[in-house]
Amino acid sequence: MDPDWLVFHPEPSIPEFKLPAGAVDAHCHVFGPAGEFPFAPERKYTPCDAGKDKLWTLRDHLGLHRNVIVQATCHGADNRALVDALADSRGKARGVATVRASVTDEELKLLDNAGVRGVRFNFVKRLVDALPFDDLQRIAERIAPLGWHIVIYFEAADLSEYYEFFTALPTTVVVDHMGRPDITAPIDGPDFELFLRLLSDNDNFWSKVSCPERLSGVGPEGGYEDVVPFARTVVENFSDRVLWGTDWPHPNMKTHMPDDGKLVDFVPKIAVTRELQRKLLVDNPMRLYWPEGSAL
Ligand code: 0GY
Repeated sequence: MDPDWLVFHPEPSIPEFKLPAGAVDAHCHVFGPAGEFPFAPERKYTPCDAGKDKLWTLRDHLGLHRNVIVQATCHGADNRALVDALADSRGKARGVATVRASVTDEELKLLDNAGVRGVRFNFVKRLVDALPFDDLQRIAERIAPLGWHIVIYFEAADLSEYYEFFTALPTTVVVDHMGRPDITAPIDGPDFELFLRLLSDNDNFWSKVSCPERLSGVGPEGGYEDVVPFARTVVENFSDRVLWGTDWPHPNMKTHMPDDGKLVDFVPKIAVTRELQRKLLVDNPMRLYWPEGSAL
């Protein structure tokens, strides 16, 4: 089965930016290998193999310390590749799973023991047929007692449709990739204003300031500069509720495959002080995913 998107960068650069000790990649994935962990029949794309060993190699190459592995749609609600990676990480990875409303308490307990700390609700129409709100609500109520959170992925134009549902969720809620703003629109336009309101009116909401490569019109040649004002606004206004991640192995990137080292070098453009960098890369992800542990 051939991958229908670009394969991850074969030789990412070593970042120039000096990461704070204990930095966490809080958004990345493992894919397969398909021979061991087959992709879901209902998937909307077929990725290349990108197993745990390659992820650990990248982590060490970039100078990162820990990973949060997020279940991607190509594995559906089959979390075996994720659980296998968590077991292999020796405590250096936590997970965000995908579950159906039929999940049993025993399955949730096994996921919790494996290091899963949240579930992902995906509303991006090109990626999934989203579950009905009733199912999602039921899942939310089941995972809340475990102390888990919910990761939501949606496109900016759809936020108003989901706003009421999102703000009624009973847990901490983490938004992927700043809710995918249209960065060609003005920063004070209605879509991004609504996203900022979501964060300012609801202190259980966090945001990942990840994926400039998915949002930028100027691309890597332009240093993803057009994304900077948006991400910087989020980091500076909600410094205790932001996370960052590589998004390796970059599923569905059709235009270019980012150099992960350059993605690390993007961080000081959006978190401009050592304090903001430490919160974004260490303090915040540690509080959410390793509340019991020290950063190193
Ligand atoms: C991401 C982004 C994408 C894919 C998925 O679960 C997924 O398949 O999240 C995307 O295509 O925008 O966060 O990895």
